[in-house]
Amino acid sequence: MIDLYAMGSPNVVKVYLALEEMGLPYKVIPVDVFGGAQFDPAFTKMNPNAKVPLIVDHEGPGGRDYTVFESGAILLYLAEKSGKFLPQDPARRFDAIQWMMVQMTGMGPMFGQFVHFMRFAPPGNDYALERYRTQAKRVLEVLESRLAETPFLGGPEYSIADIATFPWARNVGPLLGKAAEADYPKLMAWVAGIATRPAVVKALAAVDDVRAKTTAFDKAKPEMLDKVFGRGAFAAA
Ligand SMILES: N[C@@H](CCC(=O)N[C@@H](CS)C(=O)NCC(=O)O)C(=O)O
Repeated sequence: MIDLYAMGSPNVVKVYLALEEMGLPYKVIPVDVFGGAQFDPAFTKMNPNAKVPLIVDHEGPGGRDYTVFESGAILLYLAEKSGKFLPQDPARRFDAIQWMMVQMTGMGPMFGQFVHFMRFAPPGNDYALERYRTQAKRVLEVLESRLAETPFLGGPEYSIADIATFPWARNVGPLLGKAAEADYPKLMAWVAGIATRPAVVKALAAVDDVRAKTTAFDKAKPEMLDKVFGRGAFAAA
């Protein structure tokens, strides 16, 4: 059994998708991030970086409990454990890993900052907003070009590269405006195809459930938002 420490955000959605796709049994432990639960000492003992997702595999290496944080590391761990969604052939394997890394180091941070400046920052941050919108669109163009060459990001097979990317890519319309979807036809067709996978449907229903059990960002106390975002009284000197 795997414990999944979760909220409803895209980085956590990746892990729901992987667990469902791989058929690994799991138990969800909601972490109320906008209530500050990631700062509890019991949680930071498991992840000193104070973020979800995190898993505890009760049948880890050597049959012992093993904790993994960072969504990319979790996807690699689960792929190794299950033997699924990461090809064995070395070239295919690193094709999948490098496209997963594009999500981890490019798409995730750029979209994350774009959403921050769009939704949470006070007015007067036009430079940052434009920079991150441009970077988000740039990475979407890279994904669009890749999907013109190959059915899935890692190559011919669905892999952890797709699992990592889907949770953000499905939000292109809500984040950039419905009209923006027309700029990325291959990517949107890929999103639509993945959305019909039975494991994905099941995972997204489970994500709705954890959302109902955790504080939504717009219901968070102002001082908790300041703490999560490292601003106001929580800004570094
Ligand atoms: N690079 C990390 C990012 C994790 C992350 O940013 N998690 C957010 C939710 S999506 C979080 O727990 N934020 C709480 C905080 O920053 O205090 C990953 O991919 O797992």
